[in-house]
Formats: sequence, structure tokens, C-alpha cells
Amino acid sequence: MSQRHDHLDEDDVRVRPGKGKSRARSKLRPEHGEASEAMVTAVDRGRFTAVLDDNPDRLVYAVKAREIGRKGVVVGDRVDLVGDLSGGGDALARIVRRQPRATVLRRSADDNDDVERVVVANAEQLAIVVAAADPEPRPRLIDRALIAAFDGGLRPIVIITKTDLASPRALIERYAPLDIDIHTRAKGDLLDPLHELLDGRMTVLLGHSGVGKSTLVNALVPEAFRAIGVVNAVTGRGRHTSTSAVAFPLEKHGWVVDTPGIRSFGLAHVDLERFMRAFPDLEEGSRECPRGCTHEAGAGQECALDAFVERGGADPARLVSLRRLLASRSDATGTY
Ligand SMILES: Nc1nc2c(ncn2[C@@H]2O[C@H](COP(=O)(O)OP(=O)(O)OP(=O)(O)O)[C@@H](O)[C@H]2O)c(=O)[nH]1
Ligand SMILES: [Mg+2]
Ligand SMILES: [Zn+2]
Repeated sequence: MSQRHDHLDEDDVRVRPGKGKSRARSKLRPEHGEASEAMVTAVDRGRFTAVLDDNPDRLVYAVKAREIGRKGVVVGDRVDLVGDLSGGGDALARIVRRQPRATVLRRSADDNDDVERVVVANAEQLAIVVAAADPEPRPRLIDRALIAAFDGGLRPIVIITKTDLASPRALIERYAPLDIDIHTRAKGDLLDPLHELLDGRMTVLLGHSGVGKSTLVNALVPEAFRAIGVVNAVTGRGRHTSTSAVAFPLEKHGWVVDTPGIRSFGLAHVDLERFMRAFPDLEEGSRECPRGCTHEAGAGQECALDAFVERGGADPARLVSLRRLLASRSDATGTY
């Protein structure tokens, strides 16, 4: 369950996990010594858009070369390109190599789905975007996205939008013990604090449809021209206006990745040990837990974390937060 399947992504959903591991590593042909390094900024039905490291102003279009096999390539992937790099209408380059990934934002269709999909590679931050109202915040989805961030090596932050419509206080209080940056924003607010949070890094925006992800992207990157949807007044739901992940360059370096609104966040692939590394203050206490302890509250198990916190080993509020995340993780549906 907790195996890594880094070679799988949206394109590869029918491949069973583990399959392909035995495939011999593709040898690069000699001419690939000339390959140019680039970052993938968009993926659309097997067509990739990329920017070259040494010519970031030009968009290059590419397809996967045969030697890549079924290895997934997603937004944020660092790749080597050969072929026509002129970026004109018909110019097509080939991706001959995908570099190892520093981080992966993974998500499965549901918690029983063995096949994980990598949403974005190499992002440093996951900004979980939630509206104070319209649509109503669903904290369980936030919890689950936090788990995925901790698990995938991304620094999570929370951006609460639409604070002109409702108070963000309850949400802020809920996430305070996690010690993450929480940024609030009303329509028309200055952009400076956002830039401070995002400049110089690659950040993925993730959240329900209609929370205002694309609105943020347009404010930060005016030439992005992302379509903006409306939230249905009756259902309180967005329209899933954005349909695929796209990375946009920030003026002062860094990238912001707009993603389509999500309904659920499957966590089939999360590894408890890897996840616990995000709680180093509690990890120490968990070493005294019985084998296979899930650290969840009750359920008759002898989790050592209760005693650890009681004797002052860590802040009790941190254990409460950890357990809330774990409870969201074991919730079977993942849909909120
Ligand atoms: N009142 C208010 N409305 C906002 C704010 N931010 C965004 N909106 C509105 O919320 C609606 C949805 O915004 P989008 O940016 O399309 O939302 P999205 O998260 O990109 O939605 P999907 O692409 O469907 O996932 C639009 O009508 C925006 O004008 C805000 O801070 N305050
Ligand atoms: Mg959008
Ligand atoms: Zn335990």
C-alpha cells in the first residue's frame, strides 16, 4: 500500500503498481548529449508545454519520446528536450528524459485506489485555497490536502479567500497548532503579502471549485488570463472552470500552478512513517508505540503519544491536530 509508484500518473492509471519496475532503463541515444533542460508547464492530451532553462521567455511544445516509455510526465517535471525547440506553431520537440523529482503531490481517485496519480512534481509549497464562504469551507478536505503535502515533501500553506463574505476566524483557530502559514484575503486586497509568500518558489494552488484559485493567479500573473467561474447560488458549488494544471511564472521568479477544483482527495498511497516526519516533536514519543500503532485516539490501542504528551514531551494541541488529520485520513470516502 505504501510503496512509491513515482512512475505512475494520470496518463498511466491503468498500469498496475509495480509493473514496469523491471523494465530496463532506457539508454539515451548519443545525440541526446545535446539535449536542452526544461520545465513542463502544462499537459494536454499527450502534448506538453515546457520552458527552456536558458530561454525562459519561449514556450516549447513537445511529445514524449519512445525512450520515456510509459513514465509519467506532469507539470513541474524537469525534462531533457531534443528536436525542434523553436516554439513555432508546428515546432515539436521530444522529451527524452525526466529528471528525478524533488517532491511529488500525489492523489489517488479514492482511498482504495492502488494507483496514485502525481498531480504536480517538484513544487516546494502546496497552497490549500479555501473560501471563508461561498463555497462553505470543508475542513476535512483541507486536512487531507495537508496530509498529502506532508507526505510528498511540500511545505503546506493555507490561503483563505473571500474574507469579505465571512470571518475566517474559526478556520484560523483550527489550523493554528499545525504551525503553518495562514494567509487571508478579501477581494481587492493588496498583493504584497501574497508575493512574500510565493515569490521565488513553486507553489501549487489546490482547493474546491469556486474558491478563487484562478482569481489569485490572474491577480499575481495578469498575462495568465485564466477563466474565472461563478459559484452557483443554490448548490454553493463552483463550475469546475479550470480543467487542467498549468504553471505560470511569477514576475520575481517562482511559479504558481493553477489546478482544477477538486471534489475529493484520495490518500491510498500515504505512508504513515513518512507522514510522521512532519511532526518531529511527536515522532520521538511515537517510538515507544507498539508495532503497527496508527496513533489514532481510542480503539483500544496503547498509543504511547498520550503518555508522552502528559509528561510534557510535546504540546497537547499538536497531538489533537495530528489525530484529527489521521482521522480524516482513515475516513473511507475522501469526498467532502
Ligand atoms: N467575494 C469574493 N469573491 C471572490 C474572491 N475571490 C474569488 N471570488 C469569486 O469566486 C468565483 C470563483 O472564482 P475562480 O477563481 O473561478 O475559482 P476557482 O477556484 O479557480 O474555480 P475552479 O477553476 O472551478 O476550480 C468568481 O466569481 C470570483 O470572482 C474574493 O476574495 N471575494
Ligand atoms: Mg479555476
Ligand atoms: Zn502510537
